[in-house]
Amino acid sequence: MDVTWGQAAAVLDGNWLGSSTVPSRSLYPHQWSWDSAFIAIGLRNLAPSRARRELTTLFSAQWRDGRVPHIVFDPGTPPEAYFPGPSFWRAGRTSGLVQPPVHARAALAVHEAEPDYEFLAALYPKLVAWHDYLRISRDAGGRGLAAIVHPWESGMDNSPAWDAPLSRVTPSSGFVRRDLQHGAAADRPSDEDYGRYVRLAADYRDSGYRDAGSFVVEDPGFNALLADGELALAEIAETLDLPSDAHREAAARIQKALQESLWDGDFFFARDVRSGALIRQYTCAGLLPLLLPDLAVAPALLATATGPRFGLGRVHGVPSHDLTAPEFDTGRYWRGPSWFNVGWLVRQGLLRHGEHALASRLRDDLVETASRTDFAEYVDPLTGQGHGARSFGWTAALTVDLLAQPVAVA
Ligand code: 2M8
Repeated sequence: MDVTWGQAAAVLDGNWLGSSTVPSRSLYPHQWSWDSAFIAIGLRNLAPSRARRELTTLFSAQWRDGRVPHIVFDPGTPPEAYFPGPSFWRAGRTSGLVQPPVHARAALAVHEAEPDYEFLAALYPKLVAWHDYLRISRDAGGRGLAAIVHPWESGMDNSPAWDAPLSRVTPSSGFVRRDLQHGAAADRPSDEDYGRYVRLAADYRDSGYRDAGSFVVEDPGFNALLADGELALAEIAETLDLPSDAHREAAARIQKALQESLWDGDFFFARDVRSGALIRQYTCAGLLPLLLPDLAVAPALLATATGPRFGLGRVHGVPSHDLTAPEFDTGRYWRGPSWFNVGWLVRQGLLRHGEHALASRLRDDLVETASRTDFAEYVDPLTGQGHGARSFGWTAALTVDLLAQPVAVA
């Protein structure tokens, strides 16, 4: 057995709580929504029944309105282990925010590894309700795109793209950051940003999780994943002998809206729904539409990806932010470091656009970097040095998945 494979499997065993997996025993000791989807994608290669359990546990906490909460709190973990915990959210055992919709793609991948029609049939209506919530209740801009109402919903918390809309939010104070007990302050969001995250979440909570506040944004990454998720739902429906046209149409509508409203020149940018303005920051979220197979602007987007801003193929992984921008920071969370889930997604996109040589270079680099850094949460794209938590769930899971994939022929 490959040493890296065994080490990654050991990380996933160590992070397993019995019915779900924590991203990190220290920094994130509960179940996170998109982490669980990536973890299931890895687990399908090791223990398909655990992969199925990971997803069914998450969806057992789905809200009646269809939303899948971004955190499901583990009752066995002390409440003070993570802030904001269950008493902050006042939503039972979950938070009230969401995260990017990678679950349909994960469910399909799990089924492909070991077919289980009962699992798929039980999850399908829940996945449909989840996507319907995003497509309908979250279309705040009326452009056919799902809006996020908090930076945490993007999964890319302190992305420079959020600086402008966040500047309208008055930071909260008087709370204790638990994350700094486990992570270096220079690798984490600033205190000011954290204060704004807490204010936005408290305001949203106080509205009964209905009224978005001053942060309402159409994110190209989130919407690309929703469109890809609809394509996965179409395949799931076909596997279950159910009609699939509505999913393909939904994917096409989101893709059209992405191109019409968020593409400008050579990149996909987020739009601030409150001001109406495009946020001209080149972040890794703008690369995720590469997942869509018939994307007309793919050649131009690939040129940006391989150009000086992201240096794809010449740096470690996929930088979370523009290497040439003044905000670029090699170690601070989503402001520059490379993350393994983004690397895994971009590799999928490269394969879908026939870029086999680049995809295989990226795969080799991701596997080498993950193993060398003890499955770091994120890495410096220039040196490959690890940052953040180690033994990180999705880093280990996606490493297993990359090792399990047949190596692409150029
Ligand atoms: C980070 O986000 C959480 C809040 O949800 C945090 O900073 O405490 C992000 O990297 C997010 O993408 C990830 O899902 C989460 C758990 O790994 O951590």
